[in-house]
Amino acid sequence: MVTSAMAERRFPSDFRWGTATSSHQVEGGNVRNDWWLFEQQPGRIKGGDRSGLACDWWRNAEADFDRMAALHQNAHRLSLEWSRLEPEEGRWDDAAVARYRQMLHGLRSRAIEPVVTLQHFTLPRWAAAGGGWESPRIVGWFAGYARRCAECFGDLAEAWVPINEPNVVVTLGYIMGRFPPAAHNILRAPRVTRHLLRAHAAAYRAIHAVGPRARVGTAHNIRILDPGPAPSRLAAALDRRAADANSWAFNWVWLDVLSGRAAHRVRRIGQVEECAGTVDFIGVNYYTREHVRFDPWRPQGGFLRSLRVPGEARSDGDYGEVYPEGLRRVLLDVWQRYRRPIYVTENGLPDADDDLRPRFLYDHLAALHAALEAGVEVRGYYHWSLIDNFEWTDGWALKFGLIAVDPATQRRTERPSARLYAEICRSGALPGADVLREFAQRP
Ligand code: IFM
Repeated sequence: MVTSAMAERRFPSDFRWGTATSSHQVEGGNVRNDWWLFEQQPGRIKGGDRSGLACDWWRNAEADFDRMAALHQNAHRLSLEWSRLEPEEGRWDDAAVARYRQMLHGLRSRAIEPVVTLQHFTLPRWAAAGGGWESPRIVGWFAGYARRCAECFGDLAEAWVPINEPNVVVTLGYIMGRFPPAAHNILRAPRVTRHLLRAHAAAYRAIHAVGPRARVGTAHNIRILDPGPAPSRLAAALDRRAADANSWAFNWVWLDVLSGRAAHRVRRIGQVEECAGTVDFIGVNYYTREHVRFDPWRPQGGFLRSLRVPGEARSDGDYGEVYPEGLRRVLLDVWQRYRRPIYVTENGLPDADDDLRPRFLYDHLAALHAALEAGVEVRGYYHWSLIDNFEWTDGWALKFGLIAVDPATQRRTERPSARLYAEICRSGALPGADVLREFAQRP
């Protein structure tokens, strides 16, 4: 994709340039949520890792806010930890409110505009014990939490994401059993999806009731599923049908319901009509694509099997294919389907030695720029992540940071890609590809 002949490409002057993090992955000491309990169970997390002190943000996020500012970032997506703010049902913790106010103020005073996620994978222990996303009561619990957050923090944040990657919650939590509550039962998925949708919609209305000017969107994981090379025309047709069906279930059902599109297809989930029209913007979390093949023996996997296609570039830990063109495809698809402003609310890769990240960043931003030129209304890019952090079941093994973190010493070390991104954020433009020679360790 990159050619040195390409001239500088400019982004809109009000474009948001930032990074994204989440509370449990960076704060440390989040002992009151379901993930903390999960981490204590042997065999759940790679290498027996735990979130522990994480990146020590609860005590000192400000040191990393300084780093964001020094790297010319003007936006940051972070999450509030429900289990800190409401450690027991109905009991609100004023000290936690004060600390989050201090953090949001800390971002704004550095000219970094926050986007606030209310729930990023973790549930308070009391909510998980009460049935978590399977209980219809969660809709009311979550609406109350959202309203209170809007009251406490509405003067410091304009943009809100109620629930991060609901499709990942359903898939990894209830079908593949890798996230709490570690269920392997696809039959539980529709009920959980329904409650996630209704909780989102209730939060949307609660936030708007408190702050009519607030903007409430979603941050949705979109994974491209492309059929791999097939041995026959019949196999190719089956692969395409299976890929499309899974793509709809994973990528589009959530956005179709919230945008009010294709109501007839989503009616099967039941009782979700109230959710239509509850997204002001769409956040795209794009990481990778998967090549797939139809497999009648894998009902739990949606009758799909993953393929490795020779020549694919893959990131650390076999996290996924590096496929920048996918970002352009996804942005065009989202725009054509929903016509809502879009933010890339996450995009990144695990790459400890930073040999892929500079080109990854460059090529993905080139793809984003191509989408802008095609008329897509993309308003910002939030790289995942500023710093290495606790990567869920992969523990500390996968390094997503522009800045490396040693969790034992809390020492930070900038990777070369941090400087490349800083230069892009500073200038608001993608320079000619020659720049990669300066930043890439192995161009
Ligand atoms: O670390 C996660 C994040 O919490 C949600 N989106 C994907 C990231 C990388 O796996």
